[in-house]
Amino acid sequence: MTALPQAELLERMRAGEIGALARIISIVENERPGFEPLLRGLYALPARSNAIGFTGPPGAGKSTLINAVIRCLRQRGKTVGIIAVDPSSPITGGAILGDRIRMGEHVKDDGVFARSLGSRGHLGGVSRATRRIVDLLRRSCLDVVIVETVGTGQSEVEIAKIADVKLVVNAPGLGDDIQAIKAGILEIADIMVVNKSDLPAAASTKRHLEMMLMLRAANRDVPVLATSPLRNEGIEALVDTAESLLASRIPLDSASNRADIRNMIAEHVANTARRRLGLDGDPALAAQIDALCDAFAVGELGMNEITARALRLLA
Ligand SMILES: Nc1nc2c(ncn2[C@@H]2O[C@H](COP(=O)(O)OP(=O)(O)OP(=O)(O)O)[C@@H](O)[C@H]2O)c(=O)[nH]1
Ligand SMILES: [Mg+2]
Repeated sequence: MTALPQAELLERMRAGEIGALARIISIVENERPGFEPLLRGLYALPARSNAIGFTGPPGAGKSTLINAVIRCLRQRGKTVGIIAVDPSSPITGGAILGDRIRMGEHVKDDGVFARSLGSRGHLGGVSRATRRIVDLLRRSCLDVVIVETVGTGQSEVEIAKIADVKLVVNAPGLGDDIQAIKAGILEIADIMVVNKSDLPAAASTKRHLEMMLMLRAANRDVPVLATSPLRNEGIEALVDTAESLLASRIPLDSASNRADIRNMIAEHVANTARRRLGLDGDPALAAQIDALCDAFAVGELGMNEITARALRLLA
């Protein structure tokens, strides 16, 4: 394969060439030579699509639901990118295999681009890798970007900050477990989903969640929707709700791009530090700088604070 100039690669990706998109992802994901200028070129492009995040406890039916949502979006003529962040090892993890199998029906569809990300073995950690690839897909030729994360802990809540609209997927029975609330997952929901609504406990779980949402301090209207991908019920309504939320609340050129600018700065600072300070020879220091940049990217620390802390680290 001949190496294409980066500008041409980006142009081909924008024009809808899935092969170019796959090559850019692989260069960025594996930090191959030339990934930095490629990332810079990428962040210079305006985002074209929003990201919808699906999070929730293991086994809630996220992958099955996403599959049904993709089918619905395809029927509406939309192209879709999907990133599944898998909590298990990329090598031994059975869940990746499971996701691949369930994505099976879309494998031959040129309008669907699917990728699994293992949480281990990623330079800069899974949040950075996921952010990069989501930002990348949002600038490609795809109309909608979907991210699946298993929501069980704080890091997943962090990952959910990447998405413009967050769906928290619950299954009957699981909703009664306050584990989800402890992890702060309820707080990030824009739409609450009771999946597997074909099961008998679905109605009581829905009432339970509505009650919990009413009791929350933050006075936001969070719709609770029932879906059953198994029976193909509630999917159209879910897609309609997500699309109208995106259209009403999140103009592509403002809110979502502000997060992208933070990502771009964090990428730039981490990459420059790595190069200038020779951080590849000092993995422990590199990890600390990376962590600071990640905290900036998700809005936990401001620019002044990360600068002060970085200077202390390097003193
Ligand atoms: N009854 C019923 N079962 C469902 C439905 N959707 C999914 N399931 C089942 O729920 C199980 C888990 O589904 P997944 O889609 O893998 O769930 P997940 O949330 O992606 O799981 P992880 O990625 O491992 O966290 C599977 O056995 C599905 O067949 C549904 O609408 N009704
Ligand atoms: Mg899954």
